[in-house]
Amino acid sequence: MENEVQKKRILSGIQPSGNLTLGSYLGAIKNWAALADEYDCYYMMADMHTITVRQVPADLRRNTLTQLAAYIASGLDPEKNVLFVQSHVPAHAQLGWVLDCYTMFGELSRMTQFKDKSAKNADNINAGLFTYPALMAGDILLYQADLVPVGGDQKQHVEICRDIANRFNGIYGETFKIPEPYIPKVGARIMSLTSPENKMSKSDKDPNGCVYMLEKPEDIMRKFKKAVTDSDACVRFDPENKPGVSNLMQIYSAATGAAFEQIEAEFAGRGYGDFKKAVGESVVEMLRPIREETERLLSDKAYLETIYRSGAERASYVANRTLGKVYKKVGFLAR
Ligand code: ATP
Ligand code: LTN
Repeated sequence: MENEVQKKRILSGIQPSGNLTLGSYLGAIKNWAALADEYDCYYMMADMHTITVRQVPADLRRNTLTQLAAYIASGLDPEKNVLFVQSHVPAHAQLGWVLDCYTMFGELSRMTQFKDKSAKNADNINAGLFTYPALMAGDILLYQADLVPVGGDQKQHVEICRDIANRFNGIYGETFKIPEPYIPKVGARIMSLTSPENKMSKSDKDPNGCVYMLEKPEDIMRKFKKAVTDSDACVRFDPENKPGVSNLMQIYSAATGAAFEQIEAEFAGRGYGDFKKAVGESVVEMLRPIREETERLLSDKAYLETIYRSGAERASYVANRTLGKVYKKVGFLAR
């Protein structure tokens, strides 16, 4: 159509390295579905990133498919959003290599995720784990994304992506759109239920600290009942002095839409027992339809296959255009 304005683009992804957590849902996925009408959205299963840490091959395959089903069940309509598997689009590996050569050792050394993960996997500090932010920069830049919706822990990786893009554009002229991180106001950093000073994470060793998106209601309730609080017996938002309670308030607020003052008023004079039960129930009800729909979708593998095949095709089309430009700019001889 004449005068049709090109919609802004979004790209994000999650590593299918385990079971999706309540943290990834509230920090990322939950916010994605609402963006589909306004933006042109690309969401991937970042399987290539997962092998920076050893994976069991059969589990990786299963987790990748489950993640796709969970994306759809969380409201990502495959007609309106391009859903694809990163390794199905070779341009990611191709641009990743080019960007490795425009990313500095010093800047990679400062990445918090590298420091954390190399401490946790001291016997496998491989080159991929170190250069991972360059691959992630390629993921984003291939789609000329305007916005990258992620949780707070990924902000540093979007910033290095901007630095790499600016450096490349500075040398070769306008090639990449400079993306912005898009981080939710509530839910950007959900903490572990048992050690609220640490981020809730799917690779957490303590299974009680982490609630999974597809977990059974009774297990979710049990975990919330055991959640660490304090001896104050007062529901008040104060992350520094009351990290456990404040984390539960964040979760309740993200699940129900209630503001912190409303939550404080609702539980004034009531014990933590009541509060933890209410938070647990709000999470169970939020996740119930997603779990049921994910299970239903997983029983229809043929459908999921059509989605990731068409996703790979649509994603490749956009990605290859950017890759072509990049190859030309750096001086690779056209085939
Ligand atoms: P891993 O333990 O394998 O590093 P993770 O559980 O930290 O994984 P990711 O797969 O790295 O989760 O994250 C997926 C998305 O969810 C990212 O956008 C990330 O920022 C967001 N996210 C992950 N954990 C949280 C959390 N606890 N709170 C808010 N957002 C989160
Ligand atoms: N690094 C992210 C996953 C990820 C991603 C991306 C997120 C890989 N590529 C591109 C946004 C955009 C993580 O570990 N959560």
